[in-house]
Amino acid sequence: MNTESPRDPRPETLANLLHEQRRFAPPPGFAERANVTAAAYDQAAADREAFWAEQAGRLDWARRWDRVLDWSGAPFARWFEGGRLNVAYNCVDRHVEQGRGDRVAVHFEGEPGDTRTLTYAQLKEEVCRAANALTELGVRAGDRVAIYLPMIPEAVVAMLACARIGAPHSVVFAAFSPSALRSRIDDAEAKVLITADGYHRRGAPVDLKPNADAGVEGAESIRTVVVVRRTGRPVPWNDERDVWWHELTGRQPTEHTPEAFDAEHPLFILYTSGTTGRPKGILHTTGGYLTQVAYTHHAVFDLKPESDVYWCTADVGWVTGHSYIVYGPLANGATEVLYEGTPDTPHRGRFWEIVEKYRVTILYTAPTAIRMFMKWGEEIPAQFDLSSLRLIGSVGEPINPEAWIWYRQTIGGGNCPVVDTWWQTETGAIMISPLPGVSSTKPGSAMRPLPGISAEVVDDAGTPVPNGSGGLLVLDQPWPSMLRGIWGDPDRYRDTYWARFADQGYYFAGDGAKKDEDGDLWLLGRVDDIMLVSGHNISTTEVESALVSHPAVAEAAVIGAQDPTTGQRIVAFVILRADREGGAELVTELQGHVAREIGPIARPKQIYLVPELPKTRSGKIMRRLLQDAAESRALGDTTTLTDATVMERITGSLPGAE
Ligand code: 6R9
Repeated sequence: MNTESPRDPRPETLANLLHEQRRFAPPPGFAERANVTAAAYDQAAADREAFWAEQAGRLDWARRWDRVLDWSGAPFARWFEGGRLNVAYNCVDRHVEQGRGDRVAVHFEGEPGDTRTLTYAQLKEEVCRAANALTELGVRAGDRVAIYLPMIPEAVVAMLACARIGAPHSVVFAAFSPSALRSRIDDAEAKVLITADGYHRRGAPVDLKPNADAGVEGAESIRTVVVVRRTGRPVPWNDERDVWWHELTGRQPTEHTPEAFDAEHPLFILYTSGTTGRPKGILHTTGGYLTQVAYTHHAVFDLKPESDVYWCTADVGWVTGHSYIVYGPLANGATEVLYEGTPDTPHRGRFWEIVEKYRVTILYTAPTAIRMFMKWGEEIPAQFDLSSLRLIGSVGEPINPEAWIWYRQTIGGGNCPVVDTWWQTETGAIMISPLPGVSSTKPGSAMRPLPGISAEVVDDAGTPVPNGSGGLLVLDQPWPSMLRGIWGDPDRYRDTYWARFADQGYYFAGDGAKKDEDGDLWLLGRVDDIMLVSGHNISTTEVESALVSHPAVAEAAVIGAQDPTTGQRIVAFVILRADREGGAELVTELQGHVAREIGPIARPKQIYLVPELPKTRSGKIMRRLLQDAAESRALGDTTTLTDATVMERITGSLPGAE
């Protein structure tokens, strides 16, 4: 038993453990006005490249491409070869030139309640000043700039300014440690760091500059540190190296002529959060990336730029922030909300208060947040007017069917399409998702690849599995916003994504998935997280969803711990809903519940009731750490955790909770 690796799931045993029969058609009236209809699938299937060429036409190109796709150097793609464009021009200037300068681009809401509104005309001035400022600092096209900023408008401005001058940015989560910042600066050899004095979080100012200083100390590539004033608290200062953002940008002209860059010019590097292994610098380029983020934002969120107010609650340090706070929405001329803080400050209704205040129509958030809101109880959102919402989305992890239903009913009022969007830092943009005006959605399923995208579920040999079976998710055709490599490491790029199915030329996403009887896709989490119990492959996602379907459970994380008799045994860490009390009786009940929902083989051997779960900043559960705890090992790398102390609280609650 122990000789079998849990990393090689045998697809037949993954199939259809949970049975979900509910279906939700688009609400009446939605389909007729939807941006994209079912015809897009046929059009893209008839000629994929022509379809993407048409979508590229949503952008303003300084020079049209000669060729849509050059895949002759696979797995290194070149999209829109010969085309030239400027990303910042497309996200800002053209809206102003076309008479939409007075439209609000960003409604900023600070955690303490301070607000700022930036119209497209104002955003253009800020971006131009920042582009001139970076140029004054000696930043040239191709130079890398590290951005270590909280959720404030300057983060958006700084990213667009880099794009404008062709300097690839590397955004690092403000909550990451100095050592995480340092390794990213070194890997990209960034010339400038843009940071802030601090930010507001959970009702208090948090200093950032000392972390930035520790991160750049001795970093040879860094020449200048630009500091945005956010909290106004005193900061340590190095006269030779540091400069205030407001002083530097304040003296710059508000005009800047954008230069058109090659479609394959590097736009940014983003290090994957690394729930496993050493972070990888994922490289994205210009034309294909912007085409796909703009198209998917239009198609999946059904954005009507004149009337919608869009809010993506992600952090800009995550790819979701890059693609669906900055580049996609702004390329489409959206009006959006940018929120600095946490959902529970000053109270647990803060998100809903913001929805009510700005009359948000489109909300994009993560399952981790949804499960937290479930835990807090539905009386909280009930105190606010959420009737402005017309579409709600989810990203980051598989969404458990019960969380999906709760989101649809409690937040969406039962009449908003729910779009569960599957994609990765590596894919750059949404790949698998319902189309809100077309799909009859199923709670927990991301449904189908979008028009122009092709995905398959295959077995270990790379053969597509029949409907009703599970296996490994692959992408079998190149797509415009695909990563162009891992920064400085082409071999690792090939090995990580393309080696597993080299014969077929498939991109291996690292996720397990199943195709149901209709051919719709259900994502089952990372293949590394799939458990092997007495010879059966069981997905952590499905056991977690079974637990979350019990009324006492708000959130669950499941891992396979080494076991002398069964190879692995299922261990669950469970957070109860606010109004529920735990105890041995409940644990037994939950074990029985899972056995009934899935089968006796999936019955967790141990269930721990815990106060919290270890998560990355993008809300992904770090199961590796729970596995360390369950197997009584020293904890592995905790640097990407939101809160490094959470594991102490979990291990503290382990004995006796069993
Ligand atoms: C955008 C983002 C990518 C991994 C991915 C998968 C998981 C994301 C999901 C989902 C199921 C969804 N994931 N969205 N799993 N359903 N709708 O999250 O990028 O941080 O790189 O993570 O997240 O496991 O492979 P990234």
